[in-house]
Amino acid sequence: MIAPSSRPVRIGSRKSQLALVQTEWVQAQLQARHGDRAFEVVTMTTQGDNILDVALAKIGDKGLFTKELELSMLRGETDLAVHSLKDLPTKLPEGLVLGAITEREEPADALVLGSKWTGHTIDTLPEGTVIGTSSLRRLAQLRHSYPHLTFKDVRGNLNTRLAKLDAGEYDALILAVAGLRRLGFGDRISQVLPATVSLYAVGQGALGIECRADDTDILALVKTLEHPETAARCLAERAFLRQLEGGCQVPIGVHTVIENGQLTLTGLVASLDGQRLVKDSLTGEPAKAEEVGTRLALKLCEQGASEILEEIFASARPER
Ligand code: DPM
Repeated sequence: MIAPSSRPVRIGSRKSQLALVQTEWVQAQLQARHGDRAFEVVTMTTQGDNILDVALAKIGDKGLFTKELELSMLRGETDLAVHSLKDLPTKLPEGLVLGAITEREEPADALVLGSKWTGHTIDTLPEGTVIGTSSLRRLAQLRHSYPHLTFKDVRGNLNTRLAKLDAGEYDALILAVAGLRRLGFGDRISQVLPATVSLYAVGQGALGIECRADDTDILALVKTLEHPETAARCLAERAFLRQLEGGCQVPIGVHTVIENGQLTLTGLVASLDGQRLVKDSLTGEPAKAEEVGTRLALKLCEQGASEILEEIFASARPER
């Protein structure tokens, strides 16, 4: 048998600027911890990268940004893949596992205002202000609290979106704080939206490292990057989403804290128009994070979340 250290570990990544920044961070962390190994990045294009002109909600979500990376691991061409955890479906293909969850950046959403709105917050923007977002989760929650604002789809990478904002196509954008900061656009954040305004997406701000279930060598390597507190929070969030059978494009938001050794998960399901909104919390042991997530999902279903989701699944089926 060839010693594992004799060949470089191949890390699969999307080609987008954000994906590369994240993957190179993981590569550097692995290199720092395992100086005797070599790590190389293999980039590839996913379906989601090719379809930039269609609203995400219309494309569907079954691994849009992850499938090609997974197939490459299953073929043995790469050994691990780095994802924004929020883009990774809650059910992984047979043979692959989530090997590690890294320390979370701020998970909240951010308001990024066009220059003429400097000094405003989401609360002071006047009627008709045009907000760019293509996240149904952000749309439903903001429509609920700010029905006087106007919402418009926006796609493209972060640079493209900011350029559209600066060109006056939108008055403001809602984006993840994490992505903005990682790309050095932290100074564009006008307001970090509190949980009362927007619950974040499941896994937002954390990186998920996926690898083959039977690759004990790689599993041991990547496990050293796991951040236990982030992992417990994200496992609770993912179990919540999995139980609701929601993909990444449903109006489902979460918020987690670990305080005094207890994990509290808050979850929300909203209708697309923001009219109906079901929200509740549950506390439990971080060691039983998934149980907390599953139980909260069942609790929300009793309060009407299933009806809301059934309506959405029936109306918003992918058009292709
Ligand atoms: C998913 C959503 C979005 C991304 C939907 C959601 C935002 C889509 C949009 C599942 N993936 O959040 O409700 O605004 O059009 C994505 C971003 C990041 C990872 C960009 C962003 C960076 C933040 C992170 C796209 N995926 O949300 O601003 O690491 O969590």
